[in-house]
Amino acid sequence: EKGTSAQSGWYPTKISKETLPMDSTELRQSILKHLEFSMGKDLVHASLYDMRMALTLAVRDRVIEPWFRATRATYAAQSKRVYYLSMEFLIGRLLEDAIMNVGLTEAAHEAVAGLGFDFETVLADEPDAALGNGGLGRLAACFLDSMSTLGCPAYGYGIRYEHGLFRQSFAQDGRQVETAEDWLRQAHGWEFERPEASFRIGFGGSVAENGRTAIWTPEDAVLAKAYDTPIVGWQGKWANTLRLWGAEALTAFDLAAFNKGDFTAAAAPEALARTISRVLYPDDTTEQGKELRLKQEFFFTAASIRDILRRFNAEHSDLSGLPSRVAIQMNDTHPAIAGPELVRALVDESGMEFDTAVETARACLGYTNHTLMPEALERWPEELMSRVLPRHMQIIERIDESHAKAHPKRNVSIVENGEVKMGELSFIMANKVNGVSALHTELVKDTVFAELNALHPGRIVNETNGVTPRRWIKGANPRLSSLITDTIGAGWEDRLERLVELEPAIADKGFRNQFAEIKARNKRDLADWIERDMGIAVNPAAMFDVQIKRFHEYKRQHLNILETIALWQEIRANPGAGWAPRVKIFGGKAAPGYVMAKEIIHLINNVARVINADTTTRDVLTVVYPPNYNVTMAERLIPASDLSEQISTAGKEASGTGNMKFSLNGALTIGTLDGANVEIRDLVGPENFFLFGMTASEVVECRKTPDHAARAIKASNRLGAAIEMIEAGAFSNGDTEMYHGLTQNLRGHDYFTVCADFDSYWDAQRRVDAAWGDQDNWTRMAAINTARTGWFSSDRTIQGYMADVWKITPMI
Ligand code: 6GP
Repeated sequence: EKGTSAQSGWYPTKISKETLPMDSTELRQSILKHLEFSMGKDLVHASLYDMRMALTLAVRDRVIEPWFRATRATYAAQSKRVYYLSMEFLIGRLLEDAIMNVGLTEAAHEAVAGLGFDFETVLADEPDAALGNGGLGRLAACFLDSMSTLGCPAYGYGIRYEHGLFRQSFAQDGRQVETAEDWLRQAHGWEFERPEASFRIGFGGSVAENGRTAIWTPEDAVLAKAYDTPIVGWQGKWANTLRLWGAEALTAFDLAAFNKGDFTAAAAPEALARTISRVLYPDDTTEQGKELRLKQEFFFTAASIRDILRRFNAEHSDLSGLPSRVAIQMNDTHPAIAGPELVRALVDESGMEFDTAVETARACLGYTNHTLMPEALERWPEELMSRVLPRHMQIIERIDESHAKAHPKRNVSIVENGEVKMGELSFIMANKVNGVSALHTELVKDTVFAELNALHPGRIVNETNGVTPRRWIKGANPRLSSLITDTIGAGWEDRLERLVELEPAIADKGFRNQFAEIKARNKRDLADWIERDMGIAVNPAAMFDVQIKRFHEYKRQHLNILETIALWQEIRANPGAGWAPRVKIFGGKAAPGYVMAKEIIHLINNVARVINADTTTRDVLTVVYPPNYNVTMAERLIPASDLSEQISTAGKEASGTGNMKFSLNGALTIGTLDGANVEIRDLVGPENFFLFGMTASEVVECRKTPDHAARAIKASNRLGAAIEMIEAGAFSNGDTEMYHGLTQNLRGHDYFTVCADFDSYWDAQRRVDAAWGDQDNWTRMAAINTARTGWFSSDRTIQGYMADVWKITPMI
């Protein structure tokens, strides 16, 4: 069978050439060629956009060769492929990363400068592609990089949103204001449109039973059209495809209506169809029960499944072999309809027996759970599911029935109280279910999926998250990267466990000085940017204390701002006490409908306004909150951070991945025993980590005392005073009602135990102050963080998935 299929015959079987190192002259020629023939400009008239596009296309040309080579090798070996289905890919900018991965950084710098443009400015012209909300989407992007680096044949499948995550400003007195993001206003230089790879995706309609199979006749349909972006791995050895689906109308235009002069009606079908891929839902760990959202999920999942089957059928004739060629990973429950859709295709379109189809589908599918927050576990009204996906609803019911029949003593069902529970569906249809950190996986076993875990022991496995060192160290922190290379030699970028080799050097004062000097320079760069962008002067010698992540009560940005208020008061009361100077930096967006999170954002901005105006504390305390946090801003902030705030209520943060980026870049963590913080602390050692707060089980215990918050406030003068200041209008120009919702919540229910953890957090912050007093020892601890956290490379994570979940061996 090997190499005889039509598909593999398309390509010459011999590898044509290796990626050649390219010099700047060659690259310059290529840029000029693209300026002229792709952009239609000569150098004299080229705009920044023209130059950026010409460079992008010149670099993209260099990615084609490894891309084709990887495709040919995969076809030739008939190897199993991973299909990573994700509603979100938070990829950010691609140009710098691609240049780095194909080893063209110096050549590109030289070529662009030689053509009269500033290289950094050209890179900064690229829009930040925010096709995701936060952790889940960024993880998918790191995984793409690692799968390509490791030579794991893979496709990322998602949606080509016209508008990514909203742009955030604080235009209304420090309140979050959302405006539409518009990354596709300019041509997207990386993608290839594939009109030939289009599928008709139906919704609604009726089902006619036809013996064992059924015929589904949808009422509406849209076209899913593929757009491919090559994702090249480290050193250009391999490249995979990110295939995003755009929605279009089947017929673009109602000409009859147009001719009658009804232009709106004429354009209506097109507008309606395009709605499906128009916007990214701006929720992070909360779900919206919206019909459009369900349609988005089905749209990209169904198109992907069809594409997967088309590729399989082109090479093989027997669908029972599907699991040996196809591993489909469901990134949370958003693509959970993949199970029923695959079963539908196998039964209704290929005549497979139902139980065999379920077994076959299960053998292909894996499911990753990213949160235990109950509001994030998707449930769809049965009525909605039956209306939008009538055939799938029947299949879900049959899956539910046969699962119940197989386990008669147990009481778990997919459909319950008129709702379809997508977590249960995903679990039952997957051969492996994984959590994203050691603690999270244990909690998944003990809480949400306790019953299913008992029925299917061994199905739940742990794959602790990771981050790509190419983007998050090499690209974001070139100074630290040079020091690492100078100290342990080249080649750590795809062997990040080698960072342990730094450890002996940390004993050397010269090394520590260099490490400290790099952090200082990164901080000066950040201080310059803050001054330019926000007009706030910050002391670059102060401790940069950073909390960047989505705004959510469980992440407890309000714990941080309460401590900031208390600290400000304490400094005012004891100005001469030798305070460690701090810059508190916040970054992040809240879901537009999440009132409490937006109140916290508003409070932080107002606290910043008041504290920054206090000339008596200005030297030791500043609060900055740059708007519109995104991947690009993270790349700027993390290398310049001293202290990483990872202060979620224990048991709520599934893993965290920002926490790993900070440690790797030499920031110390103040944090709870939550998510991957636990593993970070184990690796760096408890003496190099500022631990505070209750454990997950203590939090559960604490909630049994109904007035736990009131008691904590009573016991803590500092906390009481900070809450009272807010209530007295100190940050709202005397308005005592402004933050009523927030303070009432803290005094009352306080589900996320901000009050109960406050004193412990305060004490930990004072330990941080004390540690900061010994700068050389701080540097030593910071360097230890870098040296001991190489395990958090997403390469290690992907190796885990390949071995435990996908059963795939690397191709390089
Ligand atoms: C996030 C989790 O909150 C975070 O802890 C984790 O590191 C990340 O996923 C990657 O695993 N969850 C989401 O972003 C989300 O939307 C539904 O979950």
